[in-house]
Amino acid sequence: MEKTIERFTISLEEELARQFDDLIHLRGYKNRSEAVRDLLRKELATVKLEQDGSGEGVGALSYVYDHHQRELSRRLTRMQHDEHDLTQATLHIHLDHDRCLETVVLRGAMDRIRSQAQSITAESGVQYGHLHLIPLDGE
Ligand code: NI
Repeated sequence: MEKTIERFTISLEEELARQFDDLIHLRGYKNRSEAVRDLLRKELATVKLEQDGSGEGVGALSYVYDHHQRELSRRLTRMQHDEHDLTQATLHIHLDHDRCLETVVLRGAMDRIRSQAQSITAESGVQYGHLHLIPLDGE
């Protein structure tokens, strides 16, 4: 089946266009169209996964927090124990005098992983929360 190609023009500030061309060079894209297609597909896949990816998956949740903040360490540990079947491992790094970095590896149903990640990152004092979610079922 022949695919219909839709053409559209986008307007970019000069600086952004220059950075885009640098990115094209860095990533080895053949041209701007190929780069836009690839970036768009990646973003669509990310949004799909965030919105409605179901089935089994693994997730790496990373965040930074201040361990002086009252009860926060204890709350985070309790949240991980509450979902102990989901929580596979936790890496804890003392970044400096005040801050800690934790990466929690989660495995199970992707909706539960997302929900746990949202609960943890929504805790007051938790910063830079980011979940990298990987589906295990074939797409
Ligand atoms: Ni620490």
